[in-house]
Amino acid sequence: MEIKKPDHHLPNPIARSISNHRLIFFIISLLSHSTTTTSFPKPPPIPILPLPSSQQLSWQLSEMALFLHFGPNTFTDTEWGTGHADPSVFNPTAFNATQWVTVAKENGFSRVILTAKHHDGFCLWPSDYTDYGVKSSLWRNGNGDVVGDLAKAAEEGGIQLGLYLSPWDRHEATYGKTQEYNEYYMGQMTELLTRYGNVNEVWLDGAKGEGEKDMEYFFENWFSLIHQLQPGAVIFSDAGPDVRWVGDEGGYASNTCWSLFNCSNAAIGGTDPNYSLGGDPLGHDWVPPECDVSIRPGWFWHSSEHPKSATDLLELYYNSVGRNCLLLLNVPPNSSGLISEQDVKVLGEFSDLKRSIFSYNLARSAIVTASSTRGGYNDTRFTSRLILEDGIFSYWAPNKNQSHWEIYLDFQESVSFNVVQIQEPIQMGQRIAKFHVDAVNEDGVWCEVFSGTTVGYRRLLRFQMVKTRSLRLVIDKSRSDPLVAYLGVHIDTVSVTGNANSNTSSFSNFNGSQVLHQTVYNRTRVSSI
Ligand code: FUL
Repeated sequence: MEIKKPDHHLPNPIARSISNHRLIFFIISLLSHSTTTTSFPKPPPIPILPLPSSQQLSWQLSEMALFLHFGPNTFTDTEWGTGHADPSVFNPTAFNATQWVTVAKENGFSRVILTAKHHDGFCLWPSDYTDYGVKSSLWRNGNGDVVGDLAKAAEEGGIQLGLYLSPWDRHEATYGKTQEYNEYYMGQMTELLTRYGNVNEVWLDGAKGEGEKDMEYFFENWFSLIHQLQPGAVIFSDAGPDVRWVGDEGGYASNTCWSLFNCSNAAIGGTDPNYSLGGDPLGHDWVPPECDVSIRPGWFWHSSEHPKSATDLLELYYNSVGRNCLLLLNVPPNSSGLISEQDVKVLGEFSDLKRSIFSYNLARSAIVTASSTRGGYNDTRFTSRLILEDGIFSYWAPNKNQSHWEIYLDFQESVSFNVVQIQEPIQMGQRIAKFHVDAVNEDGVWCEVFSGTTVGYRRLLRFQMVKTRSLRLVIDKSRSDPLVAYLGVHIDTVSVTGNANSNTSSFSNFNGSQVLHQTVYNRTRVSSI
C-alpha cells in the first residue's frame, strides 16, 4: 500500500527520532524551569473570546438530546397538521413519559425536547389561552398534561428538559395579527416556563408553509422573556441567540465547524445554511450548532415507517457530536404513547456500538510528551499527561511564543487503531484551526494519517487501520496558544472507514491479525465495564 509522506516528515528511524525529540524537550524544559524566579504557580492562559456561557457549556456537555414529536399528527398520519384536526383524535392508550425518559437515559441522551406545540397549534399542556389542546381531547377525559408528565419524569430521572413552541400556528385565530399573536405566544411561553420547573432549552424555528399569513415575530421580546424566566435555558433557532441550527436536517455537520458565529449575519427563517454549517472563525458570538435529525423518515410517528439502523446512528454520531455539535435525535412516540420497540432496540444497539468503540482509550498506558509545557516540564497543571484524563476541565497548555505545537504518544509496543478523538477545553475559547495526526510506520518515518481544521468540544477522526508504536498530534494553526483537553485512540470495527475522510492514508504495515487481536481485547474490556 502507498505511504503518503507529509512535507514535514522526519526521515529518521523511529527510535532515534523519538529520543532526539525527548532530549530536546528535556533541555528546553530544564531551561524554562530554571528561569522561573518565583515559586508561585503559573496561572492559566487568558481565555480567547468569545466564550460559552455556563448554560451553553452545560448544553454542550450534554452531547445528545432526544427529540419527541408527538401530537394529533401522530394519530392522523400527518407531518404538518392543518390545525383543524378534531382534538378527540389525540388519545394515546398507554402514554408513559417515564418510558421516554428511561429510553433517553439508558442510551446516553441527557436531555429530552418535546413539541409542546407544533405548527398545528395543538397544545400538549392545558393552556389558558386556547381550547385547542389536550384539555379538549378524550385522553384522561381532558385532564391530561403531556408537558407536566414529561417534566416530572425528567426531573425524577435526572435528565434535562427542553420545549419546542412553534411560532407558526395554523389553528390560532390571531395568527397573522402581529400584536395579538405575539401576546398569545408570549402568554403561552410564560405558562411553559413557569409551571414545570427547570427548562434547559427552548426550541423555535422559522418554518412556515407557502402562502401562509404574513406577520412579524417579536423575537427580541421572546428571548428576553425566556432568559428572564429560565436563566438556565439556552434558546435554539437558526440564528441563535444561544444555540444555532446546523443548517440541514440530515444530522451531518461540516468538517470545519466553529462555535463562533455572528448573530447579526443571521435571521430566523432566513440564514444562509452554509454560514450555519461552518460557523465563522471571525465571529464575535458563541453560538454552537445543534444537529436535528429523525430516527425515522418523518418527524412524527407513522405506522408504515421504520427506524434507521444502529450503524446509521453511529454515522450520525460521528458526523455531529464528532464535529463539535450536539446531536438532537428525534425518536417519535407512537399512537399508544410509547417509543416503539423497534426504535428502542436500535437505540440499544447504537449504544452498544458506541461503548465498544469509545469506552477504552488505547492511549491510556502510553507515554505522553509535548513540544513544550506552560510553566515548564514539571508543571503538573498543564502537563501533556492531562490529555488522558476524561473531560475538558484539565488540559495541556504549551509554553507561550512557540513556533510549533506537538503532542506525542509513545505506546511502547505496536498498537492498531482507526479512530482518534480530540477535545479542546472550550471554556477557554475555540482555538485550533488546522491540525494533523501522524504515526510512525515500520521504517521509522512519520506519516500523516489525518489532517483537519477545527476541533472544538469533540472531534472524531476516522481513517484506515494504522499499526504503530508512536503517534503525534501536530497543531498547524490556532487562534491563540492551542490547548488540548483529551486525546483518545480507539478501534472501530463497524463503520466503513473507506469513505470516512478523503485525506486518509494507508499504512504499509497494516496487519489483519494484529487488528483482530486488538478488537478482542477491546470487546473484553468493554464487557467488563
Ligand atoms: C421543522 C418543522 O417544520 C418540522 O415539522 C420539524 O418539527 C422540524 C424539527 O422542524 O422546522
